[in-house]
Amino acid sequence: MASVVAALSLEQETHLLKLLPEPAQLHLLYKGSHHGFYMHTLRSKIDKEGRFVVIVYFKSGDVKGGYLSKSSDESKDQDAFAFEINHQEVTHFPVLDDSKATHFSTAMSNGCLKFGDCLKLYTENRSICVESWDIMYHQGIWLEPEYLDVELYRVGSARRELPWTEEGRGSLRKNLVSFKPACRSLNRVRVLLMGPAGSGKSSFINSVRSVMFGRVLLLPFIGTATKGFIKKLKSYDIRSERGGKPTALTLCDVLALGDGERTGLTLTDALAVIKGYAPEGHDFQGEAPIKAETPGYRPVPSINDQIHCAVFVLNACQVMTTSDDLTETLRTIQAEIADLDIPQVVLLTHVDQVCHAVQEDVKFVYSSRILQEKMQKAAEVVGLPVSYVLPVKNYSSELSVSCNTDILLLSAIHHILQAVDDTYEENHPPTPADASAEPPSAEFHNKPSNLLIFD
Ligand SMILES: Nc1nc2c(ncn2[C@@H]2O[C@H](COP(=O)(O)OP(=O)(O)O)[C@@H](O)[C@H]2O)c(=O)[nH]1
Ligand SMILES: [Mg+2]
Repeated sequence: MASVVAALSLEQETHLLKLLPEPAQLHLLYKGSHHGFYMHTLRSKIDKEGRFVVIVYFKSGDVKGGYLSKSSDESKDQDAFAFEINHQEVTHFPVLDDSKATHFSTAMSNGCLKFGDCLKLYTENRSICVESWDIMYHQGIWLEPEYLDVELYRVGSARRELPWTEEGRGSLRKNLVSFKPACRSLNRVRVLLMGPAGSGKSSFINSVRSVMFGRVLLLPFIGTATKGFIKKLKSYDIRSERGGKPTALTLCDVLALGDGERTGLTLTDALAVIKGYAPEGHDFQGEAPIKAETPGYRPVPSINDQIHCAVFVLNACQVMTTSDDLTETLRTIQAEIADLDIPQVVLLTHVDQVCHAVQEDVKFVYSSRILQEKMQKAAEVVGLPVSYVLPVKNYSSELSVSCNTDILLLSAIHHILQAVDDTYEENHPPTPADASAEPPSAEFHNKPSNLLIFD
């Protein structure tokens, strides 16, 4: 398995996803500059089933492509369309004449893929040639359209199928109880929750504990009455039941993020917590950043003192109006964490308050258009792909737990643990370095956020 970096920016991807008939995700299958500019290589990635997007990056800066909803050789793909994307917007060219919509010739030697008159990819001198009428005919002159790269993506459904049954809840719960990190030097998985005051960090911890105990817990640390109520670093082990054995999951709550560097958790302190320098119970004080002189400072943190997954918690009711300052804070922290090769996800809370269907039953969370928009925005705000956004409804006013709410919470936990297992090397043997100040990068696969895994 090799990793190929997509040329499509997150912003362009967001624009493109809006054109698709239902919530979707893109998976990079082919990239000319990596696989070679051969039509038959591109063609071999397109199987019978499935939907695909082809994108051409021209030297002129133009980005054009086409969407295929059927990969058959016939030309009648009524849902196909061509498009053009730039940073601000995307233009959609639907099929006007069925008979000319798409044409796909399978011949290996001179394969051709054509989206009406908008875009044509064909073989000449054994490599891919591209034609796009408006790029060729520029200011009265016919030019040779030169391209930088060609990419092919599979369009997958963004709808995650969750097992909305009692058994489903039972098996997700069992997974958490029996979870052991794949990396043997990890005793437990420490997950840090970061987000503005009132986003639902403490409620999430309380909700996950409620799921495990089978009843909604009423703990004093929740509520917005006092802004940024939690000022200390506090870790909560998640037990399998009241008085039961702890699971391998620890959720860590910290001071809320503010609108800038001056209020709330600072970047320096966030990184000190993530790298394991900050002691449990550390009292955050903006004017006194965590440093060697801080009481309890761990100069040589072990892998088990570090954070293994960073979770950005955002409120779905407020995500559309996220301030520029908060966006900048989130993106800065995200970029710093990406450099540490620690997995990151976004937890989108309050999903019950933005869509009636979801309020009735959270099982509609992945089919709700409104939520899809909020998830996309949450991804954009933090600077992560939309597939990293996990919607949840926390227990807030209810008196007892409910099956589907539990399932959504447990599936978010499942994703987080999966991300940790995917990132940390499997069966990484314990070494003396684990107890020394070795940089954490030695323990991780390289997994920047804009990287798509090619399979
Ligand atoms: N309806 C609803 N309310 C929530 C949700 N998550 C949190 N809350 C409420 O939002 C408020 C702030 O939550 P809290 O956990 O204290 O936020 P924190 O500051 O991030 O720790 C509390 O009144 C919670 O009951 C949710 O998913 N849905
Ligand atoms: Mg809190």
